[in-house]
Amino acid sequence: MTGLGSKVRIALFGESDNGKSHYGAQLLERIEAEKCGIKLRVAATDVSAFDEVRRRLGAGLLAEHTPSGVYQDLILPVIDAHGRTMDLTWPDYAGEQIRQLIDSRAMKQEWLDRTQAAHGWILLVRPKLAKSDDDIFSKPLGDLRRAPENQGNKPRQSIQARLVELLQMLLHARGLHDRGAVPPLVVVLSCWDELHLPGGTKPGDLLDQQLPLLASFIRSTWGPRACVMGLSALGVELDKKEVNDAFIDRGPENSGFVVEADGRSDPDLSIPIVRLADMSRN
Ligand SMILES: Nc1nc2c(ncn2[C@@H]2O[C@H](COP(=O)(O)OP(=O)(O)O)[C@@H](O)[C@H]2O)c(=O)[nH]1
Ligand SMILES: [Mg+2]
Repeated sequence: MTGLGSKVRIALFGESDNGKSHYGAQLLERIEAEKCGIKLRVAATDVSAFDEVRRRLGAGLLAEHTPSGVYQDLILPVIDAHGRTMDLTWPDYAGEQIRQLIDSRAMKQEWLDRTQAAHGWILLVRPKLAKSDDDIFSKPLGDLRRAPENQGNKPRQSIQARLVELLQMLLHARGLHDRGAVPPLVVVLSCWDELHLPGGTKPGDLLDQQLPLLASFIRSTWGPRACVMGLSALGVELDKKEVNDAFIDRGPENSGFVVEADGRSDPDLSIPIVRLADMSRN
């Protein structure tokens, strides 16, 4: 719990290719255009980590992936409409680092420390990547029997299983440091537009349907201290080569939306952050 006047530290995390960088870049566009519920509270904040993504989006193109070997951890000092101050940790790690963390339990200590010390966590999950996920839980047993032996083709660990493992590791490490109750959690289902769902679909229902293992782990561990939202940082699918003129005309700062727990969409991309700050007060 944080007292009034103190900073709320919020850590965002998620596997590679789940939309972290595009979300960060679009949030900054909103902040600069004063079209969202938060502002930067330090004028000289260095946000150059997002320059390249923003430049690409401004040209109507999808950004390239974070180059391999690059690790940038951006801290955004923000303030909301109620005068609450928050520090948002936006990690950017190339390639497979989260996966490596889960497989080898080795990850930059700094990142682990920041995440564990945060008052609230945002987990970004892209449902489309998990959809084709098949693993030991979903494979018919007949398939397993048919597989030739000793070929090392074990069913790979599912995205859901990896995320549960990651959350468990973070919780465990936190427990060891005796930090008390679980930090509130906002699960953000990213790239919502690419799912082509009927309007009004509730993000919590989608999580239950498409990621049932993750959903039940979160429900049993967090209960009412977790909520699920949808996010389309861009509003549309962009391409790396083919310029989207309509996107340029509309402006990146006017593109994208959040889907609230009740299924309503809202263009304010800061909603998951403000909601988490609300939850970390209780
Ligand atoms: N359709 C759609 N795709 C998106 C959106 N945001 C990100 N993406 C896709 O997700 C990919 C990974 O995004 P990125 O921000 O680089 O993920 P990161 O590795 O987690 O930082 C991009 O290359 C896009 O294909 C969105 O709002 N809508
Ligand atoms: Mg990235």
